[in-house]
Amino acid sequence: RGGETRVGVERMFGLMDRFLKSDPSSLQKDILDHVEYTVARSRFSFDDFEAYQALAHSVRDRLIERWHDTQLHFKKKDPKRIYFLSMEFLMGRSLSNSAINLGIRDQYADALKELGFEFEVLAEQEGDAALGNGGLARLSACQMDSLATMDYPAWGYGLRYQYGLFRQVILDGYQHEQPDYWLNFGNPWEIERVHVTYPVKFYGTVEDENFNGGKRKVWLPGETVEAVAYDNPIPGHGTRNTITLRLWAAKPSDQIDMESYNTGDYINAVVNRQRAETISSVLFPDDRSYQGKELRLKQQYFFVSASLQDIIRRFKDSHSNFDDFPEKVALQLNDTHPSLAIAEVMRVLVDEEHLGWNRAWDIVCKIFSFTTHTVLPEGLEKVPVDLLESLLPRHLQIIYDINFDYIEELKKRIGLDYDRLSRMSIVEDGAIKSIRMANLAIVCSHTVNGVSRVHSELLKTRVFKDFYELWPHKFDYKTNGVTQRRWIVVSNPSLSALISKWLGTEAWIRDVDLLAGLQEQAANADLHEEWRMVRKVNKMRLAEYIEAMSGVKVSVSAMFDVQIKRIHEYKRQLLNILGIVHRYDCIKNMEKSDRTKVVPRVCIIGGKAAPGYEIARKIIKLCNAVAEKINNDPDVGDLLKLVFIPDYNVSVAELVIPGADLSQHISTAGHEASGTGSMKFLMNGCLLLATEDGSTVEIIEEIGKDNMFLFGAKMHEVPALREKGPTLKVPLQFARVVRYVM
Ligand code: GP0
Repeated sequence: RGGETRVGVERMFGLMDRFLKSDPSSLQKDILDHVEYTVARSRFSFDDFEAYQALAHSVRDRLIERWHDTQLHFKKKDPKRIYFLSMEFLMGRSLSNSAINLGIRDQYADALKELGFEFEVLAEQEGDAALGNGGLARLSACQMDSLATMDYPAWGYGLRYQYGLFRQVILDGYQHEQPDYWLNFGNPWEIERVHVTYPVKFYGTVEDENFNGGKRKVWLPGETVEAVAYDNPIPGHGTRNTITLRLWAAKPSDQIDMESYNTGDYINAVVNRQRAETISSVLFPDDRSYQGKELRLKQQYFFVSASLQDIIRRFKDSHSNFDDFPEKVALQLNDTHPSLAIAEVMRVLVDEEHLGWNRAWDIVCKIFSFTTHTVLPEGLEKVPVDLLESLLPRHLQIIYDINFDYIEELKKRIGLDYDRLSRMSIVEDGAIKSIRMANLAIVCSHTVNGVSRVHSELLKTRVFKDFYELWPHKFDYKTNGVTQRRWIVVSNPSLSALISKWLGTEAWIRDVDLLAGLQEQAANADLHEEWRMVRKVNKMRLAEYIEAMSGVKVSVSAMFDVQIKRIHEYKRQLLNILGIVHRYDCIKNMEKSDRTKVVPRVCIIGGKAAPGYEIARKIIKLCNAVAEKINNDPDVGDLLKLVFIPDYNVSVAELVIPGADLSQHISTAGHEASGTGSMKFLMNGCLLLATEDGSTVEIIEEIGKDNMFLFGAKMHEVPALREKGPTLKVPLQFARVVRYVM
């Protein structure tokens, strides 16, 4: 702020040593300086955690350099910017990822060694940033890494929850939830921007006001909360491009409310103000089920409003009117969660910038794109009108007005087909009148994308059929991907080194297609041997972890058969467990001589259940009960083990995936929009056991049916099977489960 206009500017430039150096002694000095001046410990006495903090700050300094250059570059060039709005980001740990993307991980490792520390050990000190639930949130994180690496001028916007996804503790086989107060130990990866704050308003009334001989609407809000920016720099790999993930925290507003202070009840006035902070306090742990909670809606509007004020402020810095807005701004809605942004842009352009409804609508129709992540009806958000009316009265009016114009237009296109009109309406009438957020997003976006080819087909033929028939050009799909930076280079460094050695280049770290080059060596026995060694070491690491977490000793020569993901009925962990019971039953009933033919297997299941999802919680209990039975049967021994890995998160995935031999993706066909876990296993050389669902279809095209185990009914066969109901076999199996478990 104002640095360039100060008198001392010459002197400042004179003092600037342009970039931090990365030779071993500069790094060492840097780390020790941070020990002494940032962590405030003596350089002769600090522990691993303090060393991690100092190391993190040293990496962060280098991130900030690139980040400043990137922001300056974008300011000069003024390119079209991508704004990715998402309620959830599952970033996991940042240290290794940042050091690797900056290209200085090995230098740090060497520098630390001389000081008597190991990079990997310090990296383990970091806790996960778990500001999300599952696949959708990890996809957001992978996308940020790719946007940075591919040199996009992109921003991520979200919420800085004080409590991330709950920690899962297993007691007596049952899941218990513990709060994840992740900021307890500080967060070196964020930069608090005390000056980047915006007021966000709620409640109140809408009045008519005279304006230019006509009337206009004015919203008189009842509550104001301040949004404070926390910036998380995201470095690309092999580029200086370092983009921003800006997360908002709620703080009480600066505006002094004389009323409450005058009453003399000072303490209560302060306590009331502090309530504002609850808006960004906790992540909702229900993966794809929304119950019309006011706090959730408040969170959505809070982050949308702050983000848009920030985006519009940035645009106005270099533009005097809104003519070029659609050429400079693209807003990507990550699912319907941020779709209030549509009404908010209309409100700002019409009520505050006085652009006129039609001009504002024209802009809105050009800037929004919508990604939908599900086919499940419970995944489609509906907001009760009563709730919206009290919290955001002006936005409700705007949504009604958008709906009115749209339905009039629709009548001209499709006639008075009232069934279809009511299905397609943004407003749902009924016992609880509500706003269909997906309909709002589709009507107002210029593109709507699914996350795999079959998902997109389902959107066109079932979920959003009416809309597809009306606007086929809007619909598209972008099959999900994952970043090899996180899922090979960070999580499986030995495999990463092996790949680079055999390909003779590291270029695959930026361009994943180059991995196909390994095909030329597919028959090379030396490569096989080296790969097996890498896997073996990863399995040993995983076996140690399993023993530490669950007390079960597993043999690394057994096959590791893994299913890790959120617990959901449609993902069919239950089917997996029944399969394990059946396998146990078979082994028990086998002749001793036949047992030598059985491939020893360690079954690994992990995942969290939404706290209110009873069946999912029972599946966890069942898994632990079956494990208890099998693991304590000396007659079966190493032939079969079952372990439930508690508190599944990004870091646990980084440990489990490199050690897996087989991984299961067995959702009932037609239910998983995409699935991204399978890709992470695949790039670590793991075999897949999968149903033909979601992105598995594209995976089959890439690797061929012969290189995986395809399983189960096809999508078009499912409805008839459902109709037929359970076959005789199922109750029999259940009887056996009950016998073994109880
Ligand atoms: C989809 F609707 N997904 C939702 C949701 O609320 N949460 C969530 O994680 C997932 C899908 O289930 C997915 O198929 C998909 O790959 C992922 O979003 C990213 O698109 C696998 O988990």
